[in-house]
Amino acid sequence: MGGIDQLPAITGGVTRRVRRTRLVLPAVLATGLLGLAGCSTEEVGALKRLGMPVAASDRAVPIHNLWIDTWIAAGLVGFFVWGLILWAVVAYRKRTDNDALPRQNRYNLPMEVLYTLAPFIIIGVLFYYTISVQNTVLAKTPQPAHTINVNGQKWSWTFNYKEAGNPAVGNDVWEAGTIQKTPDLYLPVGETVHFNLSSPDVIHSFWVPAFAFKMDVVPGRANNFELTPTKEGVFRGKCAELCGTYHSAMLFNVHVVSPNEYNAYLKRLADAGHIGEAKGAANAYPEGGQR
Ligand SMILES: [Cu+2]
Repeated sequence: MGGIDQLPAITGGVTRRVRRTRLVLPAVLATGLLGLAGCSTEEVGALKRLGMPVAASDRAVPIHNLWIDTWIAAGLVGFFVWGLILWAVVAYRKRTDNDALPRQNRYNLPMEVLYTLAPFIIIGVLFYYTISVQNTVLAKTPQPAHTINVNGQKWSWTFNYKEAGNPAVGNDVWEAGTIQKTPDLYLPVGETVHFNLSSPDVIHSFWVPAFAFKMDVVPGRANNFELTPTKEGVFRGKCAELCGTYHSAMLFNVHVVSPNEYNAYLKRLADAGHIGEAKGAANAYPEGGQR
């Protein structure tokens, strides 16, 4: 009799739960949609790129694709694992009042082989694609249109444009920044630039987020890379290696401009007497010393 007496109460509970789900689900969906509607097209674009900046160089594209594909792979693995967890929770839930433990298995060889091998396969696939993208990004062209020697010094950057052979400029020219003056790096859109990185003091790291690329600037080591800027605009550059007291001051602005504007800017540097090659701190500070 007791069971029948409880029946209306149980049914009432189930109906309430169903009603609650019917109310909560649309509310959650509506909030989600409203949230999305409140996003600007810029924010929606950033969501689609999963937080990556818009690619501003040819070498940023393969990195961008690797980033998205890695998230897709991680998502697939995640859904597979969550699915297994949900399936185990539902299929093996407690169904009776019997408190006895279900059959306990100590070993399950196929399962152990699976969870040992699967991570190795995942790491192997990610490793393969990472190396192939790395090779694409670090590839060099036989004759880059421009060469820029970059010095990362405590606490700014010096850019040496090797343009003596460029009839529009006729000289090697440089620009050096200081803690007080953020330097500008000019790059011509659509033309390949070869960067040589060097440091007179400690390890820095040359990073332009819009190029989806950073490379360490190591004293005594000739690190170099190439890229072709593909998008005109002003982008932020910074040091990505915690190099010391004024690390946070190591900012620079990257101006991707037309080749004509690029030449005109270098001509202005030459007219201002910035001719030759500047090696870091010696030209970065009027007194010639490091800080
Ligand atoms: Cu630095």
